[in-house]
Amino acid sequence: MHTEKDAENIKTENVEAKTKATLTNIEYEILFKEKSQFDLLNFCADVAKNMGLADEEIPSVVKALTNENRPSVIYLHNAECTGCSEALLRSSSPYIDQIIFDAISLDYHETLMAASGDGAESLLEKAVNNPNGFICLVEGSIPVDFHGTIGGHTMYENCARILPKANIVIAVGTCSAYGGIQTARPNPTGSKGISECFSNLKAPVINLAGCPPNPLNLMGVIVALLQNKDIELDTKGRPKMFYGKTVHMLCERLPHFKAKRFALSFDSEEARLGYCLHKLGCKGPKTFNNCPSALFNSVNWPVKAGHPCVGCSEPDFWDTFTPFYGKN
Ligand code: FSX
Ligand code: SF4
Ligand code: F3S
Repeated sequence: MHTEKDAENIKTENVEAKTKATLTNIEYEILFKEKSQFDLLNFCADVAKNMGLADEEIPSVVKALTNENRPSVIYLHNAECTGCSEALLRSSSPYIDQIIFDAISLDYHETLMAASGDGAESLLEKAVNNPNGFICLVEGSIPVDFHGTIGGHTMYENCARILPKANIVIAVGTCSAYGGIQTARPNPTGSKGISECFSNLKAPVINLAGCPPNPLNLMGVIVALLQNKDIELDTKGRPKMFYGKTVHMLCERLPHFKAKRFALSFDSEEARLGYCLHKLGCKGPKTFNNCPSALFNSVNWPVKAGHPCVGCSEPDFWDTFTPFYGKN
């Protein structure tokens, strides 16, 4: 028999479940879940594993991400869908607050910051003139011919002024790395990726390719920078520790590919059995990224969810890998 207390508990649980459904991860974390040391350790273990580090090195990752001298980060937006920031915001490992409060000092982020107008502009000035320098994360391609403006300046002008002053530039996402969908033919805005647009930067641009890139890879790069480690890049500017193998080499459907077991339609029994998606257009063999091992939110990645890889971490994939479905 239910008591009045039981009924009250059920009501509270229902309210919590309904509320949770409307919240982002960070809001849920702040309202309902106390962030514990255990969460932090789990998060650092995930970052270490994704970097290919042994378990003994987890404490060094914890140390890097909880250091009092958090590096100043300026995050710029250009032409893009903001999916890269969304991937970070919706991430449960790491939670966005863990990144902002424990690992870095996020001093300017156009879509996350509460400040606007002159207030935001003065925060940007202060961050750009930080005597200790700053890491610049850039999302989106640079439209050179048809300008997008922020604070009265074109995206090109903002980047041309700020990027040469950065200690390190990280291109977050395929758009800022190589241009992404904006540079797809006929590229009406004359968009370019950062390296193509600016050759005068003091530090090499680290290309975190992917549309969107995995937040765990971003954290891995930040940890490596905090540890003063060299980050080896491939010929397309991507960290080899995350982009050293093709999606195909890491894919759980590879045994089916080798045995020539292919799904020929999405609603087939073969698709349900998890057969290889190559004949449905999968670009995994031509695409360098660690999606099958890193996973998004520790849960899933496109091919595991039943969708072919469209090659989102490769330059010009909109022009060279289309049509995405069917023939390969
Ligand atoms: Fe590009 Fe990021 Fe794809 Fe979108 O902004 S890499 S279109 S996920 O959001 O830049
Ligand atoms: Fe390779 Fe794609 Fe087949 Fe996986 S589904 S084995 S990535 S072709
Ligand atoms: Fe992109 Fe292919 Fe990974 S589409 S997210 S590189 S599986």
